[in-house]
Amino acid sequence: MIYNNLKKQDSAVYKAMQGELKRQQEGMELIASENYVSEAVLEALGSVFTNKYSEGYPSHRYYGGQEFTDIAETLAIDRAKKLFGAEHVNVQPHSGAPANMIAYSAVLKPGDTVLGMDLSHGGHLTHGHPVTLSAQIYNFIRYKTDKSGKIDYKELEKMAVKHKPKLILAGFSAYTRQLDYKKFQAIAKKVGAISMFDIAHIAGLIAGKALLNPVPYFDIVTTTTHKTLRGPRGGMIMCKKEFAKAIDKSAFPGFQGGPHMNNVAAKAVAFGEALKPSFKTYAKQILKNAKVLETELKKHGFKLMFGGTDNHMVLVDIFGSKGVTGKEAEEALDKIGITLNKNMIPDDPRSPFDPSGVRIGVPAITTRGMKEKEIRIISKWIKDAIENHKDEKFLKKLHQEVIKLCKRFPIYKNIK
Ligand code: DSN
Repeated sequence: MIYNNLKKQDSAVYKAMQGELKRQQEGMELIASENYVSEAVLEALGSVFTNKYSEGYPSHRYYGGQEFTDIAETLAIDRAKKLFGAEHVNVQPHSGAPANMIAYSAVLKPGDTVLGMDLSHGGHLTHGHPVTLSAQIYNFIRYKTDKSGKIDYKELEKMAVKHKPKLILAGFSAYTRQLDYKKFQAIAKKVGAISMFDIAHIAGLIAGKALLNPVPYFDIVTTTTHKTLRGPRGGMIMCKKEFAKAIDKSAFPGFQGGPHMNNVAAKAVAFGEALKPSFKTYAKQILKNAKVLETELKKHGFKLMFGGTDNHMVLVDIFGSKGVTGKEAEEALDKIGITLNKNMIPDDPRSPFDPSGVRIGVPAITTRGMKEKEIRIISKWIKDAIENHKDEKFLKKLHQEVIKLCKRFPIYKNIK
């Protein structure tokens, strides 16, 4: 893709875009929720579909001129159904937070009780954190992990019996362990609750068959499409047939207006990629890389929360391991071109602005083709940068090494 028009017309935006391109090409992206989409996905995102209003659903739209938007949306739905074995799919949610709000309002009334996972234990803001709108509308009660680092299913069951929630919500943004779908489903069934799973982080691992598919077990499954699934920034909801009408009505006209059809088309392209055998290889390699990261970081004296990982990321107690705060670690690593995020650890005594932990994920570097050998090198760099976080000269030298490795695994060679 050569952005000649943009370059001529708006050099300010063009320059910023070029800066971001270089940052992505030369930087080591370890934010667990980020990835690099293909150039085909980028083309769909930048397409004429952005011009079209398409309120409604394929064959049932409010405006004319929908013959091609219907093709794109139907392709996205059919491919998602095939990937996840879902009975019903809505590909219109603009992103993960709206997808969750749409799902809540499809099945809940204001004041209804929901059990969701605590943010500092690996849950997500939109799962009932007090600062969110959903927590003002619904009565969220939050469950936690136990001392061993696993979800405490016994406690979850007790809470479910006590609070009789209308909805029990699974899903996480920093929890690194495999959820026991059957146990979770049995608890929901016991108290007559609707079960929902937000798979945003692990959707690509499920699509690539590296993790067990939860879609048959849960009434509603929400996701983003841009993390391990490696599609455009966006959301999606899958559900059992009995919830289909309520979900669709809640998305439109309930919550959103016209879908972003360029985005829906790009979802179709990404799902097409995820259906290919190479995506299975990718998903498996993510798990292998994350395991090596776990082993190496432990070897370097880091304490991993939840005892390790079953997915694409680790949550590290940096402060407890090295006496360096999450913020200090994030800043030191930024200086050597390694991007990750500071993160709360369970019941973190520190503030969210300078917590005890960092979250490290491998989906983006796995897309670049990095494997076990590179993960070992990167783990050592993380240790060295954190242990020498005040030594600017040392960090500068290390930064050159990071750039060199990134250049050996290039991305977006055709973009100028
Ligand atoms: N911001 C995403 C993450 O990093 O997990 C989800 O909200």
